[in-house]
Amino acid sequence: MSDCLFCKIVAGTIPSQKVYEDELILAFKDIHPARPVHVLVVPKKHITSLASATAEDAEVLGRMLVKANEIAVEQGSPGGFRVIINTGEIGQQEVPHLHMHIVGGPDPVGPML
Ligand code: DGP
Repeated sequence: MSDCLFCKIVAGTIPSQKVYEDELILAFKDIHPARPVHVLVVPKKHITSLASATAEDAEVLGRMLVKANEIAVEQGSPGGFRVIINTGEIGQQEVPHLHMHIVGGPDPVGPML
């Protein structure tokens, strides 16, 4: 989608601090980190939200989850982390391109988001 912010980040037309990339997903630092470790993981393919994902998206969704620990450890959260996927208006999703927050750091994350 040409007017999608995260599609532009995937395409490289908007800069980001990339921390992981493969053929299916991109991970980059959140522009407004809520904790010392705050990474967004997105499918390279445009999927508007978890609510619009289908069975065809199972591989990319699995990849996002399977890579989460590796990304969190590499970014400085080896003792665990929290994964959040805000979905739709009720879920207070702001950017309409499916994304998974990885939040963590040296201290317990506590209530947030
Ligand atoms: P959500 O509320 O789940 O839709 O979270 C969207 C997140 O996206 C929010 O934590 C801030 C982040 N964000 C918004 N615009 C940009 C951007 O241009 N670059 C980066 N790296 N993050 C962004």
